[in-house]
Amino acid sequence: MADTATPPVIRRADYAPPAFLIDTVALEFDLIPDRTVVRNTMRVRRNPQASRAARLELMGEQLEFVSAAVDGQPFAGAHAHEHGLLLDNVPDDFELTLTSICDPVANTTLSGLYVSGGNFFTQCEAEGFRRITYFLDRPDVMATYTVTLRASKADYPVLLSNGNLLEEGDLPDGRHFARWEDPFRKPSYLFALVAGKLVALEERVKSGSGKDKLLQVWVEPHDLDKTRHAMDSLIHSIRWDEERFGLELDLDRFMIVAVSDFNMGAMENKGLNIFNTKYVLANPETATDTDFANIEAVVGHEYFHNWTGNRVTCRDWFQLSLKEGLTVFRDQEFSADMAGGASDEAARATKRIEDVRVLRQMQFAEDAGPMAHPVRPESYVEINNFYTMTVYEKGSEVVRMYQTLFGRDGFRKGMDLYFKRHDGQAVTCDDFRHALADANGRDLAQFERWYSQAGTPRVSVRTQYDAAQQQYNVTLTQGYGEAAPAARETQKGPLPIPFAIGLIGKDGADLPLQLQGETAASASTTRVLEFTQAEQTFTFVNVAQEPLPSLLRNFSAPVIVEYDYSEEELAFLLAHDSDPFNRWEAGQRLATRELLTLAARAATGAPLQLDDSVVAAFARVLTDESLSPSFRELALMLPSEAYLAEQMPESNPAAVHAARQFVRKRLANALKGDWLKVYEQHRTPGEYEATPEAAGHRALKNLALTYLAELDDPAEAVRLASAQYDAANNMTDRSVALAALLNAAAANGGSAEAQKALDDFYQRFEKEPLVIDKWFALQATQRGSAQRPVIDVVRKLMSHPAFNLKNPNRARSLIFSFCAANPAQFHAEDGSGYAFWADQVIALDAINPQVAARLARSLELWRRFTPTLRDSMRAALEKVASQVKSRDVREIVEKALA
Ligand code: B3K
Ligand code: ZN
Repeated sequence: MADTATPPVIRRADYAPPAFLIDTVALEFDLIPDRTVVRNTMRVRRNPQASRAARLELMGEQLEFVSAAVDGQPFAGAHAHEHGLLLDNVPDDFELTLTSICDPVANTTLSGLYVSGGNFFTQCEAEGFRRITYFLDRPDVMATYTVTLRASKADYPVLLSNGNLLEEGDLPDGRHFARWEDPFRKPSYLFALVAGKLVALEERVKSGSGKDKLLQVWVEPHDLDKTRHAMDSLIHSIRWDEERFGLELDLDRFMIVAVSDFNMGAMENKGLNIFNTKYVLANPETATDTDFANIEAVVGHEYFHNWTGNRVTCRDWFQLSLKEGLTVFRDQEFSADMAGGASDEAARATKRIEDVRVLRQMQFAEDAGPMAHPVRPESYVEINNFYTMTVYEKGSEVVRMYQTLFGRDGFRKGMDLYFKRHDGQAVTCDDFRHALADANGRDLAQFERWYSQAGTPRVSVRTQYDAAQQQYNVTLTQGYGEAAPAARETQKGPLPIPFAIGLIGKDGADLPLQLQGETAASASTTRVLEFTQAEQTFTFVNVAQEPLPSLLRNFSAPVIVEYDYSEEELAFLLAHDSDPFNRWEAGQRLATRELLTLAARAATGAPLQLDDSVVAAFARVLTDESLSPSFRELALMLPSEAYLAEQMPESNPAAVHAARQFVRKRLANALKGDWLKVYEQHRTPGEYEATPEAAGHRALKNLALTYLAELDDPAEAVRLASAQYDAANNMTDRSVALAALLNAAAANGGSAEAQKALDDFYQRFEKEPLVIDKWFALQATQRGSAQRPVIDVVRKLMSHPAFNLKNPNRARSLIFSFCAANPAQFHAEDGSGYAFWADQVIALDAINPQVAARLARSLELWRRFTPTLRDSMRAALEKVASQVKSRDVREIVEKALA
């Protein structure tokens, strides 16, 4: 990567099929940490679908070229360069053998083949395979692979690769080998190998059609006691995909391997999923309820890729959402089914609320900034920068809309047709949409806009009741508001929006729904309006009383709804809406409105006050025992500071923090008795249970504790938190107690107790890296005070012996937690947070560009902040732009500054 040359832009419009195809790949590895020799024998032929190229151009990076042979004869026409290998005058159909050397120990990028904890691992998506051998490293080149691994038997007793084990045995000089074969054609990004000292939890299961399957979860020996939950999650995933989609595991064995140095969550390599330890290892002492849920979701996600991604893959990287949006949708449905089955709507809603909260906080923000892009992007500089909230989460919402329109059965028909047509192929988002359309006899042409238009759509709603006619008109208007420039360019016309609606009567019950032109009311009291024009009016008839509309039930489309509810109406919806999602939504709207008003006052130094009616609405939820604990917890959690700051005309994190803290304190003091009662009622004594119900009790009880820690006199809360910390038999209770102590200490006191717990936590878990990550993160996200700004704590922790910038989890636990999850401290008026951010982006850029680029994104919304912050953010961005070398980071900061 040159310092000065602008990296090239890759465009979707430039797609051309590959000039050559590769049908088979035989890889041989002599695994030596600093000098691994790779011999790659491929069957290559010209692509009949492409124009004739003069030479074969293979990609390669950080490789030492050794030799080339064509049909067994040394080949002189091979020219290695910085980005690959050119082969002149090759035959039309031939065998190509290439030998090259790479250095896994020196590979700190964690892309390609690398060493972690003395073991070998690979990560090839998106373009890591070219760091292992020269190849046509693009997803539309699909081949079958055989892989032979050779290594020291003492140092690397376990040798794994994709597919089925053919043979293994000993070699001279203390070495041994294993030979693997993957019978399914796959793109190079799904290749994987693992070698090292690992042990496995094993299970044998029968698939739906009665075939035996071997399941393994491979970890370092001391982690074997933390694999049960991942294994159970895998078994549940296999069953679920059979039942819900009729999709069976196609290999005889399925392996999951955990590694502690990993750039993201996990990777769906065929038959050999490689996971960040964070998404595998769990037991009650080390993992929180959220960790348990995340492991289930990620194990499911990677397993589901076996069909959506691996059997049917992407033609090119612009189609990434084809596999990611669809697979996120599948994992969300899996988690909802695991929590509530197909019919427990309240339990399913909990999952839906959590997913929508993430979408709104992260994806909507992405859409509002310089990285805004459509679900199917038009261009990129570095593809790894496009594994985004838009491609994943908005992509999942687009898939969900098909299911909302066609129902589960119609959606299933579409999936069946998709696999029937495209199994074994590399295809596009259009192919998926066409399968859904054809299976349901529907024209989905307009739906293409969901893939090509960036920005968050806004739907404004006007309603009008005609008492004489007993008619209720709902007029919907769609647009994008003031979109970011990056989004505006892509916006061409109205979207098809499935808009779910209900009408609520004075008694709080749903009214029957009958649209004009229909002969009778429908059975369901929720209707999905098909809103396809810029403006459309839907007329409900036989509406006996003026209703209150419940809009966009279950968040039926990824849009912002604008409707002028009064405070009383929101309180009414919060108390009565039959749609649990919208019940939660009403509370969030109420809270957001109050908090934004207060933040605007805080920004001008005006005094703050909160109306009693808002406190009363919260009190009703807190004490309503007909609501599930997990729902109450979600409804009582205020919108995050980041989300609120993003809603202000000018983001002011300090004002948001002041406003939110004011409300938290007010709710804590006003409802102290109720919080204490809830705290007592929802304890979960006895042995830890990882069920959603038990987790719900813990969540509500722990929310009560965090509110109590806000009391003007926190002595009682400090006592409760210390006691909870000491008595905890699980990480959820222990970590929340520690966080409550840290925050109480910053605000009001109890710092001795906080320090004691912090020290205990470290000593107790010194040998558990994932828990030490929490120890760093809790300190990085704690509340600060004028006397003790958190930046000082963070800077000090950077030189803690346990800190290691090269380990992504550790870097995230301290640096990202501070820069992305502690806005009030990160955005300190003196710019100290930004200076720290710049130093860390620059340091990481030299080690691991992918991780550096993620961190670089923390400042992308800089233009939306108050003038002082904006200026110092720009200065920090400019400093980074002038010093970084990777195209990953350069793409991010150059777009931010443009
Ligand atoms: N497909 C991988 C992500 C690869 C990221 C490359 N930078 C994990 C997943 O989405 O399942
Ligand atoms: Zn994925």
